[in-house]
Parts: sequence; structure tokens; C-alpha cells
Amino acid sequence: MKKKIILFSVFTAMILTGALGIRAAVSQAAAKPSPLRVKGTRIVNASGKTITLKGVSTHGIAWYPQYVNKSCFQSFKKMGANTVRLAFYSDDAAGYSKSLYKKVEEGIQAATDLGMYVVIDWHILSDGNPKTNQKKAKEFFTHFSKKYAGQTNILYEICNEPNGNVTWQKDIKPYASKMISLIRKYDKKAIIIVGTPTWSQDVDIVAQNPIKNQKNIMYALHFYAATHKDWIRDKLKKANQSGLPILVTEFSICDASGNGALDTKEAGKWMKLLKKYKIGRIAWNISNKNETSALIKSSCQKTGNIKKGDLSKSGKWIMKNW
Ligand code: IDC
Repeated sequence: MKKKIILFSVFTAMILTGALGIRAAVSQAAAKPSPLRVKGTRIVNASGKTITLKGVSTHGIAWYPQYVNKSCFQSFKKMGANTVRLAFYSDDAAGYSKSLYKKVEEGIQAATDLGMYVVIDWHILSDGNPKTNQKKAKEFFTHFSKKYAGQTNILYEICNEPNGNVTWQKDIKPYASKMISLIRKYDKKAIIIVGTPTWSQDVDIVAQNPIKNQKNIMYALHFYAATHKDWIRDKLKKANQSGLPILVTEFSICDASGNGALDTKEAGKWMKLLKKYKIGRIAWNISNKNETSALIKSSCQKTGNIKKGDLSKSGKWIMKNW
């Protein structure tokens, strides 16, 4: 009798450890996204297949750090995201602090564990000209490109939205050249995304004079569907036709304030165009802030294990239609 019990427990233990071993192997196997490169206007993976990035962006990580975690990112992965964007505001007034580098690293780790791509976003906004905080930007990109050189799921977005009295020729392009050569010292291959004039809308201007002699460079286009309509889509079409590789690193279907009514009709036109050109898109923003661009309902307090029912109206529309 005793012998039978011992045999039975040994047997059960073997089954349990076996099952756990298999689970560990499966989760490790999920964790290696193929390296990306830019080919023409598109992103391709190591075997040359077109990859469309579909992602979610954090809100400013100084304001909503609680959503920078694996369970949260995994929830969006289950809903179709393959990318996370970490928005690191560059202006002191918007919460810039070097102590937040750690949060970025946590976010990178979480996304990497999940086999997702990560966009490290230097989120200039109120500081308008990327040159304003160039010194801090240099420090930031030196730190991250050194630390993650060779890690194949990282993309660098070097200036979210240049705006104000800023031109491509005099301000953004020279800034971009500096950041690109700085990042390339350590990371030879990662995709680097350059912001464009007028809150990352004027891709047509950039297309007339893009950065030369550099590989794996893309340009940002942002839209908020209730504000930005045909005239911005025309810029995108023009730039795409002249061969400019574009990534929509930020969009929502409300107005440009990040709030206001949703325009699903215009949003539908945007999605159709992006799908046609196979352009990647990243939705603003992972938070439950009381604004219509927040992807999570303001009544939902969860910061992980987010289900479809926890999403806001824009969140639901985007996860269904992107
Ligand atoms: C908005 C946030 C809002 C915050 C504001 C100021 O949604 O909660 O108070 O920034 O920091 C952008 C920017 C992005 C904006 C968003 C909506 O890249 O930072 O977020 N937006 O205004 N460009 C166009 C719209």
C-alpha cells in the first residue's frame, strides 16, 4: 500500500515538473522578434517579409508609470499589438527626470519578455524645437543605445513632434543627423524614426529633402482623426509615392487635444489608407485619464489584465479596426 502511494506521488511530481518545463520552454520561445530593417517605404523582417507594426503608446511615463508593466502590455498583445511605445517627455515642465530612465528600462524588459517591439520615444512637445533639449537628448540616446545595442526589438524615435518656429532644414535635419550618428556609434542597425515639422505632419516637406546615406531611417506622421483629415492624408500619399518610409508613431480617433468627440468615419478612411500602404500605427494612450484618447475606461482602475470590456470607446474602436 505504502509503495503504491510513493509511486503515485513520484509519478504526479514527474507530470507536474514536466508540464512546467514545457511551459517555460514555450514562453521563452515566444520572446525573440525578428530584426527589422527599412526597405523602400516598408519595414521588413530578417527574411524580407513586410512587417506592419501595430502598437500602443504609454501616456507620459512620469504621469502614468503604473501602466508600464508586463501584464498591461500583454493585454494589448492579446488584442493584436506587436509594439509598445514608451513616451518619455523631454521638457522639465512635462515631468522630465533622469530617474525615469529606470521606468523605460522596465518597459523595455516587459516588452522584450513578451516578444514585442519597443519604440523609445523622446517626447518633445512643449519644448517645440528638438534643439532646445538637445543636450539631454544626447545623454538619453547614448545611455539607451549603449545599453541595448544589438537587441533586435528596439526602435528609436528621436523627436516626437517638432512644432512652433522650427524648420526641417535648419532645425530638425541637423538635430537628426547628430542623434543618428550618436546612436549608430553603438547600435548599427536599429530603426530610427525622425519627427517631422508641424507636430509630425509635414512628411511631404521632408520627402523633398530626406536624410541621405543612412540606412533604416523612417519619418513620423501623427494624426488625430477628428482634426486631421484629407489634407494630411494627401501629405502622406505624396510622401509615400516619392518613396519616403513613414511610420504613424502616434494617432487617435478623437481631436488633436487628445479629447473631444470621436470621428470614426475619418478614422475609417485613415485605417484604409494605412492598410493599403502597409504603414505601421501606434495608438495614443495607455491610461484611464478622463480624455477620449485614453484607451482604458476612466472607471477602470486596473493596471494589468485589461480586457476588451475595460477599454474606452476609442480603445474598443481601435482594437477592432486597426
Ligand atoms: C496629451 C495628453 C494629455 C496631456 C497633454 C500634455 O493626451 O493628457 O495633458 O498631452 O502633455 C500629441 C502629443 C501628445 C498629446 C496628444 C493629445 O504627442 O503628447 O498628449 N497629442 O493632445 N500630438 C498631437 C496630439
